[in-house]
Amino acid sequence: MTFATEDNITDIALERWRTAHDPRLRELMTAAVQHLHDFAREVNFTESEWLAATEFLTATGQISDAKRQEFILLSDVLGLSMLTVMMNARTSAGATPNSVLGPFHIDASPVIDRNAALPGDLPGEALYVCGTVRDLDGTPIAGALLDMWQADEDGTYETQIPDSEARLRGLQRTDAQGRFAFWTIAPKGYSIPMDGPVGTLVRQTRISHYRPAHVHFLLSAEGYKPVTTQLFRAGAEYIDTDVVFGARPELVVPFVARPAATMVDDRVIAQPHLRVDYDFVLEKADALAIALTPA
Ligand code: MBD
Ligand code: FE
Repeated sequence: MTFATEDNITDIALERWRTAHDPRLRELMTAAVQHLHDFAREVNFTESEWLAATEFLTATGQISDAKRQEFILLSDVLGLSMLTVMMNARTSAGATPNSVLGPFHIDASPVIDRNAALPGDLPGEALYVCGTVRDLDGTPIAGALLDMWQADEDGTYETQIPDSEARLRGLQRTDAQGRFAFWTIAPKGYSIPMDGPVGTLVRQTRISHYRPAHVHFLLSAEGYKPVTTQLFRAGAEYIDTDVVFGARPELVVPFVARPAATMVDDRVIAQPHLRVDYDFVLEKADALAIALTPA
């Protein structure tokens, strides 16, 4: 039996955590202990800083619930979410890259027919979003599912409104030619929620707390790797300072201004509007992943 000293406490802690039953848990916990101890030594962690850190994490948990996800936000602004996405959800050249999910996704959105609008009937610039979902070789994918969501003109997402009806979110499947199309309003640049512990922390820096205007998408199709991504308005403010590091060049698209009385499909659209044309490209799931997917 050895009593812990300042010199050997890291080794003893590592020895204990190496007893984790699961090999991956062992790897994660021993690395976490090693890095946390190294961190504490490097910065000469004080007791009041230790207390402040525990209070910060406590507050981060306390403000979180089913709809508010302050820990995701913390991970996002630290760059940890996007790093994890980039390491794990790599895509081949030509395939649509992944971005962060963010804290505001809601399951089971209403189905939006082709050329219908995301629900909410909210003020804003009319935006028509259309395109296709394709394979890497260009083949259109019929029946691919798009799950999209976005903030309103004030930067508010549905989850931030108590007891809201479905608002600015929807599901659509691509048609036989792999096409999708829906109406919405142009999203605006957006401040992350600054009224919680993450905001309090960010305010003590010169970090810009804004995200560039974006619409979120989850894409899935049988036999293909699912994609979690976002489209960003070309030229939008904050595009190169995204506070959560989510913007990527392949996801930046022009919102093209179109005058009144231009055609969309077979219809003349009376009012001026913006239009995004974007082709999402999925890559096939590897054979093993398909075999393991429950029917
Ligand atoms: C958002 O709107 C968002 O998309 C992410 C990833 C983080 C905070 C707010
Ligand atoms: Fe968002």
